[in-house]
Order: sequence, then C-alpha cells, then structure tokens
Amino acid sequence: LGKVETYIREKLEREKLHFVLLDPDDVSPEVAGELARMSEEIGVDAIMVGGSTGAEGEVLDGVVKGIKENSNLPVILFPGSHGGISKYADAIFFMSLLNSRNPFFITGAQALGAFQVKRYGIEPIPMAYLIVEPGETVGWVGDAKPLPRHKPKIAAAYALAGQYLGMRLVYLEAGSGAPQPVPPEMIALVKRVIEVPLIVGGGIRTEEQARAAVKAGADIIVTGTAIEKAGSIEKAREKLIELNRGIKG
Ligand code: 1GP
Repeated sequence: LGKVETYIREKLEREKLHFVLLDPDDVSPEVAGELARMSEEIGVDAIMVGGSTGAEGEVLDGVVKGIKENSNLPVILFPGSHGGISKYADAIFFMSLLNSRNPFFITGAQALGAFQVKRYGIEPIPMAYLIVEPGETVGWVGDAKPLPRHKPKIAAAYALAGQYLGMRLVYLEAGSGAPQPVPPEMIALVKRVIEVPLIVGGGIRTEEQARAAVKAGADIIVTGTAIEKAGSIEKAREKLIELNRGIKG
C-alpha cells in the first residue's frame, strides 16, 4: 500500500476519520489554504479536492497548491473525470462509479487518466463509488441510476461487488448538498457485508448527522458544503469543530 493509504489504515485502527472536501469551483486557493490550515488544527484527517464541474486545470492546481502551502494534511483528489488530476496532489481516489449507466464513468475516464497518474507519481487508491438517491449534481452528471434510499440491500450488493473487484474503499454518496444524508439503515447493512473501510458523504451538516453515520458504521465521513458555505471563516471553524466532535466523539 502507498503512503496515504497506509496513513488512512493506521489511523482507522484507532479512530473514525473526517475528510474535508473542497471544490475548486467554489473556493479560491487562499480560502482553501485557510480552511485546510484550520482543518488540520482542529483534527481533520485529510483534504479531498474535486467536483463535478469546473474542478480542472489551473483552477484545480491553484487550490491544491494553496492547501499544500498551508497544511501538512494529505491531499487526495476526488475527480469527476480524467480532468480532475493535479500533479501537486498526494493521492487520488481512483474511483469507478459502479452504478452509472455510462461506461465512461465506470472505466472510460479511468483509462484516459491512468497514464497521467503514473507520470506524476500520484498514489492511486482504488475505490467503489456508489451514488444514493437523490445524488444531486454528481448523480446527474455521472449518469447514475441512484440507489433507492429504502433499498439498503441493493447498495450492499454493489458495495460487495466493488470489494470483490479489488477496490479497497467503498464510498456511499448522497450527493453534495443533498437534503438528507445516506440513511443509517443503508450504512449499517453495507458495513455488515463488506470488510474494506466505508466512506459516507453528502448532506452531512450537523454533529448529530455525523454521529448517526458513524454509529451506523461509517469509517470515514466527508463534509464539504457545510464548511464551504458556512458564511465566514469563523463560522467555518465552528462548523468544523462541531462536525469533528460528532465524528471523533
Ligand atoms: C460530496 O460527499 C461529498 O461528494 C460531500 O457532500 O458537500 O453535502 O458535504 P456535502
């Protein structure tokens, strides 16, 4: 295993993890740097960078650099396609949107990006990416057939298939800004079925929601909108502290 994945595995033996997602389309390099610095101070475990629209090229590079200059947290790319690669990042979730209807999001973008990941020496971390209703922007862009919220067994079947295909992480995604996070019942069944770490994100805005997801079995919680849209740096700090408390207990 690579450096970032080893770091994740070792930390998971002791605690649940909190990853903060920054979308280069929503934050400037300066704000990203400030949020990353605060995140590290508060006890967040990694910064994810990505988005479905506009998170590419110079805009992406600038945000990754802004984060690297202001914190020592690992920066993990969370790409919407092969456009979401930056040579300044430490690792990349090499993810397949298993419940997409479009092969581009299952293997196509991955093939188009593979040589770039190799050339830049970015650590790839294979991940099964599953979109749960409502799916928001990523569900629409990724041409997903969103997993029904009241059918945890379908989610569990996809998650186990991901593990059997060799993916070392499973991500249950309700979509950024989702009105409700992934239901705890779904998290619980998926967790019972798989052995690889489970990431949960989308619509987690409060300490209670974060705690409920962890209690149901999530190993890693991703928060984005609640922090990016807090309104001010001071409010973002309070939100980070609140969410981190829900995750770390
Ligand atoms: C989106 O799961 C992440 O990919 C985070 O979602 O922005 O709703 O926190 P939020």
